[in-house]
Amino acid sequence: QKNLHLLSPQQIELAKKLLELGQSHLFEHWAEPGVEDEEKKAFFNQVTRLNSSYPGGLESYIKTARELLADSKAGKNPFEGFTPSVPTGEVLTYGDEDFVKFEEMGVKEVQKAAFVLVAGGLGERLGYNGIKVALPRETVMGTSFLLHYIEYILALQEASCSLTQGECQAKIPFVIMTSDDTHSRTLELLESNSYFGMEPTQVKLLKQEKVACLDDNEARLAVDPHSKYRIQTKPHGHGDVHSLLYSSGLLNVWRDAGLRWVLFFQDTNGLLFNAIPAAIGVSAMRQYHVNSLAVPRKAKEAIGGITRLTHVDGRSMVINVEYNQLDPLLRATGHPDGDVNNETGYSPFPGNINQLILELGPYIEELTKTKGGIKEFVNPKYKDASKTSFKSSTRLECMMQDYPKTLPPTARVGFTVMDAWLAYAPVKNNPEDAAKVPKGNPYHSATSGEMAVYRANSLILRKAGVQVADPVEDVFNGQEVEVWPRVTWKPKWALIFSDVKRKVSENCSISQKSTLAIKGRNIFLEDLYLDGALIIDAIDDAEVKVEGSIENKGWVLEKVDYKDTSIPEEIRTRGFRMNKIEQLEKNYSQPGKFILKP
Ligand code: UGB
Repeated sequence: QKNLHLLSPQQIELAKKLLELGQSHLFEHWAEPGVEDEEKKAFFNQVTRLNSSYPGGLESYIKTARELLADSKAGKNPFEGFTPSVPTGEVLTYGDEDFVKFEEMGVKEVQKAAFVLVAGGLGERLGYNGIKVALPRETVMGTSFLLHYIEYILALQEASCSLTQGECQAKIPFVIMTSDDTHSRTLELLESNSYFGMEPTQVKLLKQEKVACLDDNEARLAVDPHSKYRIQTKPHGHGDVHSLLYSSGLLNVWRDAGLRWVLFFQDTNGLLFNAIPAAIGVSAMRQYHVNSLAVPRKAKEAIGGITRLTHVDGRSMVINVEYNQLDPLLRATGHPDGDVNNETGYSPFPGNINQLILELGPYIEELTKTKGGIKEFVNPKYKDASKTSFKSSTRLECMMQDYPKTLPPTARVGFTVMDAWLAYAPVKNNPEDAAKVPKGNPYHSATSGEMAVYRANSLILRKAGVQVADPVEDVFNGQEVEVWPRVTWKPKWALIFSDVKRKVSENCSISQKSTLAIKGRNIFLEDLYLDGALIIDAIDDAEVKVEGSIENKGWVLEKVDYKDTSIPEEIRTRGFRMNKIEQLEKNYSQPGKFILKP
């Protein structure tokens, strides 16, 4: 009461609302009027922000929290009445006729797409000090994840435009969801690199706000341990992307510009774009409202499983079941062994890699109803079995892949499975935890993420007829990995399989110790025998044919230990660095036709 003069009329309403909602404890230790008034104003600014950034405001947040906390206390099964079964979807094999058809269709469609990267996560499991999108995807070219994503989108934009008649003006919109943990560093990375070649207006950053923490089953908001004039907050999860897109107004802008698809992807999957053209092709061909990308999944691997859930009342949906829930759900529904590998060596439930393609029209229709609100969950850590108090404050969370949960049964929800070697190698685990991953399961570390890029590129070249040597096994930071020839290329060199086929001949071969970096667009490998390192660049107007035998000492992987802090974090977490002993490096900066023949 005594501090009301500090507040705007809206804030007075909010203060009343908080009292009605049982939050009077927030004001219990406030100083007398005239003391710490600035802090009190800051408190109300924070409350105003928390209220406006949540669909339905704090009232709705507290109400949902009470319901979910009561369910959690009662031990209510979130899958009550549902039986899981293995769904059917589109299963693609890289390079075969269908795959090529889907890829070509996807490249045509991509000019009607907008890309959305969720990059608000701090990456606690990875424990990296910087933002994850600034990490190198691989260390031959040293391209960061963010640069790689942007180069890919730009190359897709150009390839897609070149298929349309007349001049194509379209610039593919690119949204990045950030959070307080990542926003300024993401913006700085973009600005200091001139948006990596995108037009600044093409890129939009949407910052997610954290949500209020909860102290008890009554959903009393937690006071920040560092300040009695702040509410403690924590991240709400990647599901925020939907409400942010909705409230930004971008979806209608995109619809008016004739766009048809919105693609969502995560921060550190260096292989993801290998899968995107074909997956858009599948969405277009099958007219999917929702298409989730998936890979074969090892039982208990820390990625969600795509599952069909059928309710006793007949309802049925295809949805991601998070990795910690799938095993108990199976055990509770007549599968005593839970989540286990079958005769294929994989779990029958495809692994969700959280790459979603949504059709824009139905997406807008749905968000108009839900305002982007996504089914939330709460995961309190209780002090004891009475479940009356928490070890530490909790909060509501939501996941972007839960979007289909509110869709009507008529919605066309599908998924597309691709090989993991092609599409999925995220960097999520720190070296210590990665080394503890059970043998045969993927490490999801900086080491495995980089090695996966070389493996995928080597396998793609093999598929196109190049003789690529077998890998050798080696151990870095306690993780046993396959080391393939270090083959890399820029997206503009080859976006889809038919590009690779056009640019290499079957007379080429690459030895295991080799490193190959192709940076220019019109570089053709004719009858190359590579046993060493070749780094080649060329402007778009230079056409270069590479012929003959290139042999040199090459680049060697030198082991480093992740604990050795004299080495930059980005390098030591991989367990190796490139020792560049000898290479042939060529750069064609004049237009014309050239032959590179040593
Ligand atoms: N992220 C945000 O942008 N904001 C947030 O508040 C939180 C995260 P994690 P997670 O593909 O391997 C997901 O932490 O959530 C961004 C799927 O739920 O890397 O443990 C963050 O920056 C799971 O089903 O992953 O697991 C990052 O880009 C499975 O598919 C992204 O969200 C798994 O990913 C994911 O955050 C996987």
